[in-house]
Amino acid sequence: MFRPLSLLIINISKHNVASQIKYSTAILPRLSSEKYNIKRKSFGTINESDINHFRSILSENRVITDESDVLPYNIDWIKNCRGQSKVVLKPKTTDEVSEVLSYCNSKKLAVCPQGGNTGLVGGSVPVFDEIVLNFSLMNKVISLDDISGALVCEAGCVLENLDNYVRQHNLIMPLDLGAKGSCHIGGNVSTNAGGLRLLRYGNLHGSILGLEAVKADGTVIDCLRTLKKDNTGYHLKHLFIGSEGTLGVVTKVAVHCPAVSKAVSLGYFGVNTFEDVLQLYRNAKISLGEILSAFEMADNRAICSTVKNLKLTNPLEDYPFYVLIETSGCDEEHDSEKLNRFLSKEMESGHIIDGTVTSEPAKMRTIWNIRENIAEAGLHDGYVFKYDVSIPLNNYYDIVLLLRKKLEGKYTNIYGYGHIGDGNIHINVTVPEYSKEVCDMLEPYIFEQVAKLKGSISAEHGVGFRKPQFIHYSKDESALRLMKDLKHLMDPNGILNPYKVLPDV
Ligand code: FAD
Ligand code: 2HG
Ligand code: ZN
Repeated sequence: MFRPLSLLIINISKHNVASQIKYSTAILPRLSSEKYNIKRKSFGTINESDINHFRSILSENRVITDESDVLPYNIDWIKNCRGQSKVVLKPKTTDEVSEVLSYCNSKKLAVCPQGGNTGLVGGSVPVFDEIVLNFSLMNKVISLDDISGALVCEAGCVLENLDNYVRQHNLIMPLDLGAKGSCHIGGNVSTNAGGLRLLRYGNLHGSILGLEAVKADGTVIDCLRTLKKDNTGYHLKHLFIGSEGTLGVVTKVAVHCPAVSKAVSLGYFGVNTFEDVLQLYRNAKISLGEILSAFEMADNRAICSTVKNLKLTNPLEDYPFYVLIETSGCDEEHDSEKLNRFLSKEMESGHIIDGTVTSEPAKMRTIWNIRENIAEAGLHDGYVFKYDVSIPLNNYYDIVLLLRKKLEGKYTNIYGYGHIGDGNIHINVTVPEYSKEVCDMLEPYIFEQVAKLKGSISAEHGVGFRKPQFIHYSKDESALRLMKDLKHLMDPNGILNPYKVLPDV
């Protein structure tokens, strides 16, 4: 008889990065409210009796009020946004979350849910004095069925820890991203994070089997099922996937984990033109079929500045474009034969100029490291404007060239890279320090270009604090009205993550 591994309560906490960082006032980003000229909404103001009430729910040490201890939770990963929260709450159970929210709702105290604080659109930090509800102590695996692949865990589990855990049972997490060492599964679900494996396993609307969430008034919504098929009425879990903490907070999730692939190879190639990148992608889909598991691209400046800024080594010479192709299957001989046949053809036709292919885990890690670190490398230039858009593939790279022309003399670097297999490009514009002039040249220009091509102004990072005023470039008025109706229904006092996602009228 097969027995699912169940009710394994395992603590897999990884120290939250936010709590390790100490800031000196010299490098503090400006307050978001001043930088973006935002007015505080009429929420309650937290006082000593509120703090005492939270202490009675959570105990003393899980109510953080010391100013320097609270500071890292007020600042986002790219150091663009800074809130003014006075208190961070760290619940350990759903009941505690429910009690906290019920109290906040009754007092109209605004709340900012926070996972690993790796979000790139300012959604994870407060704008004014919202209470930070941080999930880092809700980090237990609840069960794993190694036959169906259903993992049930708390929202604060760090993605990489989960991946390491399920790998012991020949499974992997269906998503992977550069922030895996810090981001939480609850944050991933709340942003509907994409990442490097989306091409193969699809987005989280497919992989999340069920979840438990708490509404603004403290009501616990139990949709924590592990079934692949369940058409009993409205598919409520989808309301919480990608709603960025504005409709409820996610406390537990059930994830479908695919089987680990025994034969994995990674190729890293130099390519001459963007047209060649597109041809390569088309041919990879046809020739590699079911074993193609990732297809990523980066332009020369993305790779070269990453290698330079982070003192890494590029295994290839300088090329205009770089492509990463990963294959994952279960038959080493069959898979490598397929890959080799494909690569010889593509080298012959000139789509690939140079490259390296490896199946050695350490070497694959070195190559992925370069790709995954592009997001961080730009911060070393000073400040980075980050854009994350979906564009039809034929026009995928045009925007980078347009921006270089438009911003001539005003930037340190502009590069494009991303998940080309998903039609998702990341455009990073680096400058020595934040400049309103450059910001105004970029926004809304970039969103107008994307809208003209019927793309999306946020492919995978979400809307957060930085994009509500631009959401109309990708969402019709009728859809926005329904979003607002839903928000009003789920959170009538608007206490959950205010100033985020929804534009003000
Ligand atoms: P946070 O940053 O803490 O929060 C993000 C949003 O979710 C906020 O609005 C917050 O309020 C809300 N939230 C967090 N937890 C909860 C909860 N339990 N309940 C309700 N709301 C909650 N994103 C991609 O999609 N693909 C990538 O490839 C990718 N790569 C990245 C690489 C790097 C180096 C970095 C820094 C970021 C990257 N991101 C990527 C963006 C980010 O990591 C993801 O969006 C991630 O899913 C955020 O998870 P988190 O736990 O850090 O959430
Ligand atoms: C990635 O794919 C992330 O590396 C981050 O989504 C993108 O920082 C960025 O612009
Ligand atoms: Zn990405």
